[in-house]
Amino acid sequence: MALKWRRKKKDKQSKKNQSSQDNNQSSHDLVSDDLIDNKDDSIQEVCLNNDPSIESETDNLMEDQNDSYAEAVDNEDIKKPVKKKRFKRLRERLSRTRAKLGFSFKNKTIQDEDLEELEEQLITSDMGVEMAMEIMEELSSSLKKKHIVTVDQLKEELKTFLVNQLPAGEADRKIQIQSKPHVILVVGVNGVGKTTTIGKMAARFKDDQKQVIIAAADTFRAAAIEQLSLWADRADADLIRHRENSDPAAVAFDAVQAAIARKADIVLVDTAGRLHTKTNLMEEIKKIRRSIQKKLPDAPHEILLVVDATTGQNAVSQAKQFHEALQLTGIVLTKLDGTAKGGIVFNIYNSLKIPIQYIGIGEQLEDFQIFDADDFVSAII
Ligand SMILES: Nc1nc2c(ncn2[C@@H]2O[C@H](COP(=O)(O)OP(=O)(O)O)[C@@H](O)[C@H]2O)c(=O)[nH]1
Ligand SMILES: [Mg+2]
Repeated sequence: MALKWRRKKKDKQSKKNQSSQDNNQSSHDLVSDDLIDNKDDSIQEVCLNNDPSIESETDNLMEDQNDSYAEAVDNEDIKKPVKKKRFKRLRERLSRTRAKLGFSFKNKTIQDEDLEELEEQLITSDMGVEMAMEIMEELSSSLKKKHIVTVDQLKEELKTFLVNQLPAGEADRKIQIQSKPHVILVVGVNGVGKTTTIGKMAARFKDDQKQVIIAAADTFRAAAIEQLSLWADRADADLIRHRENSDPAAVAFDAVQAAIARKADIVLVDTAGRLHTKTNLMEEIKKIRRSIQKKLPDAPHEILLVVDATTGQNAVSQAKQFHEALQLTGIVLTKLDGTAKGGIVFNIYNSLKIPIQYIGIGEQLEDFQIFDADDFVSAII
């Protein structure tokens, strides 16, 4: 069956490649021209930090490697219900994405039409045609090799394939703060969820007994500062703010200075996504970075790009532009509770190999998780 499907697939492939090119063409550049980076960047590069200093509720429950066996067993016991609850919520919140992907099959034993349908679903999932084709190619030979005949087995196999496309075990990673204060610069285009993400992150850090300072470095609208101020209140974090239209770099500088003086653990720097002036956004962010470095040379320790998962393949071109200009350390994918097709997660990771650190799955404080490949894939299948 699989063989027949593969023969048919060849004819389809050229058609699909064509449509993908069209797609890429039309989705080119959501980010306006003035976002395009200036490659002449003399600023010290921010190192890729695969081990950022943030702890989740689960991480807190994780045993230290040196802990005794007994403690480890205890922690495992506590960890399970937390994990279960977290996954339940994720699955609930991703129900629309799951429905959209619709990995449902007509038959109980695999037929050609099931494989064709699956291929179609993968291609239209924002994963990118190339990746979808590769997965189908490998999956079909694996099905043959393993003599897989039922659709249930196929789903399991697909799950493994999808998880393998992403970095492993993220939610269980143990993260340590290497320096204090740990500065996280949050960037992204307008409306993607930067401010909301900062609010959620601040609340999470506070839960972990960390002292958090938020810098309102999106100074272009008074409303943006007010919105952040509400989130800071909700999260019980300190806010450093200046007047509307003041210099964002000065706000960031003051926040880092305050964090050093107050011995705070974490500084979260909110930034604007679009400027109302002629200034280039990337240049503005670089200026913020330079001003942070005046106070703390090895900061910012992380530069997180927030991306709205519902923007489809545009998200990838946004991420590429920001990465080129700023050397991102991580991605936050928001609005996965909306009409996102899910495949964008694979596409972004595949295109940039930057870890997806967090996901936003709603507008509430608790709608925020450390990204876990296994949980994510299980939640969308
Ligand atoms: N459904 C949903 N909405 C979100 C999520 N994150 C942010 N939003 C909403 O997206 C809108 C823009 O968010 P905001 O944080 O102001 O974006 P910013 O311009 O990047 O700072 C707001 O209405 C948020 O409530 C998410 O994960 N899920
Ligand atoms: Mg904002």
